Amino acid sequence: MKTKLAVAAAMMIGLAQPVLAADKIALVVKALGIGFFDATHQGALEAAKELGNVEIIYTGPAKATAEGQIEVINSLIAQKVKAIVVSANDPDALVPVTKKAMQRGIKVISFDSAISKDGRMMHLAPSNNALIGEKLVKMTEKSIGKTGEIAVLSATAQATNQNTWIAEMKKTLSKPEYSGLKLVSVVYGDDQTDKSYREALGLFKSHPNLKAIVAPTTVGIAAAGKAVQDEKKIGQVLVTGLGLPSEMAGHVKSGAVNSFAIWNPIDLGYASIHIANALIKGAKAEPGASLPMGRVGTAKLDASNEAAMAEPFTYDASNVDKFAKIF
Ligand code: RAM
Repeated sequence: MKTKLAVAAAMMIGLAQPVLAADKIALVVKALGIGFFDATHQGALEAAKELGNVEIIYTGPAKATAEGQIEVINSLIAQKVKAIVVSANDPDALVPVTKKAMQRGIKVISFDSAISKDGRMMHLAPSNNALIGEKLVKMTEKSIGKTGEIAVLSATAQATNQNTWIAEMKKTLSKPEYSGLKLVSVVYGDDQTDKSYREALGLFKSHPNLKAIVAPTTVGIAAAGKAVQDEKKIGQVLVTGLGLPSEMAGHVKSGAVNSFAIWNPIDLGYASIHIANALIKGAKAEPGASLPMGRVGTAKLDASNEAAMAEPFTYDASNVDKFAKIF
């Protein structure tokens, strides 16, 4: 049993020890108010708790623009954060400001939506891009069959991730087995619910024979599902793409959506913070390196310092309710 004196001495020693300031890691998202990014924040907090001496600053612009992110990153540089983890609204526009951050010793990585190679130490993609593009086409075919007009309702026109997935979709669509699916339009809802909704209505007007809207954005797919329901087009226009089970369960039930896909956004945020922390602690981001992602495993960097986290998972009436409780 400790004596009073021993306890007092221990307290004194404790007080005498310098209090270590937490390492500030900023999670900069495309825009605030998007459920997908709120889920990545949840994962980031989980990683910070595990790591101990890490504080998460969750931030981003009100609208998904590169200008807004540049402003946010400048202020993070002034705050002397240790690392910046960013989902980029533009692959190139952020490069000067993130270079400036790196010159000042701040570790910069992109996750979800990449910054070009010069502007970041590594990029964590949620999944393999070709696989995502192919999945989007396969879900479309599953929803409407082998023929018909389809349109893409994307996020912003400059978003690295959506543009890559659309390019991969086009590659898949050019294969002979998909020759009956005609991509008639690509429109941009800017990851805003109201703009995405209006773009969906616009598609119904300009393409009366449209059979599917493919939205590789959680904001766009939910807005398109609502537009189909409101315009009484259930069964006539099917919606698919990348969505959050919690936002899509109702649209699967209404019949507007047959199936959609996504990876686990909680894990994506969690893994990114583990990687940023490893870089702060001295790990090198170089081709061939393996960086720790906590319970998610390790990220193996390719020749462009990119790594992919996991496979996308498909949701439909059989499992959407179960996952809607999680993200
Ligand atoms: C939106 C954002 C995000 C994307 C998901 C699928 O939340 O555009 O970047 O990864 O959709």
